[in-house]
Amino acid sequence: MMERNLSVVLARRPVGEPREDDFRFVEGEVPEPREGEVLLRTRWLSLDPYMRGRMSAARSYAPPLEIGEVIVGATVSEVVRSRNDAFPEGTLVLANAGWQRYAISDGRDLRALDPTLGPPTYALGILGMPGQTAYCALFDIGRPRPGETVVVSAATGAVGSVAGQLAKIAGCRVVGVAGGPEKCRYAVDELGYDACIDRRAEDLDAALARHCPDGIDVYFDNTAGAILEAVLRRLNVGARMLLVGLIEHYNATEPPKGPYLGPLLVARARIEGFLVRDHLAHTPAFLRHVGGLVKAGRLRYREHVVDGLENAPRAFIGLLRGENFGKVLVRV
Ligand code: NAP
Ligand code: FER
Repeated sequence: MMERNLSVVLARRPVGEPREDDFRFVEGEVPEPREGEVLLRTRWLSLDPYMRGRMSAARSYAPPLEIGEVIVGATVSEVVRSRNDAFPEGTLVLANAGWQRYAISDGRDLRALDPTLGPPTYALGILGMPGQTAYCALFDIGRPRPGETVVVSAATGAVGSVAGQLAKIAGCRVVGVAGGPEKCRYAVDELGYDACIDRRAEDLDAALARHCPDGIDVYFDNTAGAILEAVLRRLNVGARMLLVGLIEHYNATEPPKGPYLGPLLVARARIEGFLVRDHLAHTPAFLRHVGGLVKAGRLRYREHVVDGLENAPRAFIGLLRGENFGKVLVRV
């Protein structure tokens, strides 16, 4: 006789840190696969920070879970009954069975695991979504060059540990930020980080200054919050920041003090610094284009004229208060 199914559903939306009674265990029948489907027995369930986001009602890159719905999650599952020739019984697959013992799949979201790639659990970590996150973010966006300094937050975690090691192999100076001395020792001794800062014990600014004497070229951000803020102060010209995760905010009940960068991640938007001095080679093109529009009367332009140099300070103070209306000029 088969055991019964056991699922974990969202009982209510967590406020702040999730509590055990935000979850509910539900027993039920083991479902029957129909033609084309397979019955999966979960062997391993991946727990990932993004699940916290799915438990909230806030709009994000994926729709929220409903109350009573089984919590989503990637799994390594075994096909225990098959009505789909592509996945015979006994096949070990990467699946999305969620937080439950048994699940049905039509096969479209399954990938048979290649045992030559390593233990099956690797498909949920270093050779799965977290590992690919590290690889793609680092090389597609971060583009680290040998000799550059890369900082990784949550440095020993599923994503960060891969990102840090890949950056090291790419020839960078790699500095991690992690919570506690044990993680920091592991980062340096086992993962090969050049240094690792204990976010719970060290002053972030001072530690970053010490360990990143040449500034920071790539920031692989898994956390946002205080670490991001400290890193910002040491960015080099042309630095790249990867907004990969914002775990410091996931349990927050209040908006952060500074700007919240979550929408930037969801929109895959970029922020890029700008200095006009880098663009002076375009002066002739600018004058041709905008000068032509001015001459043709196609641009409106307004000046805010203040009379007398003695009024310059007052006008300047007003400029910073927004009391001007148009380009401020002092008629001297
Ligand atoms: P993980 O790093 O294995 O575990 C989470 C770690 O976050 C904790 O161990 C903790 O490490 C760190 N952390 C930092 N500040 C924290 C805080 N205020 N509260 C709690 N933990 C804090 O998890 P992961 O799966 O590799 O995910 C890392 C980040 O990547 C997450 O933000 C996740 O959402 C993000 N992610 C994004 C994508 C994407 O497509 N954008 C894909 C996968 C993962 P320390 O104590 O060592 O700091
Ligand atoms: C995360 C895991 C995955 C996360 C985002 C994703 C921001 C996004 C995955 C996708 O839809 O591609 O921890 O945190």
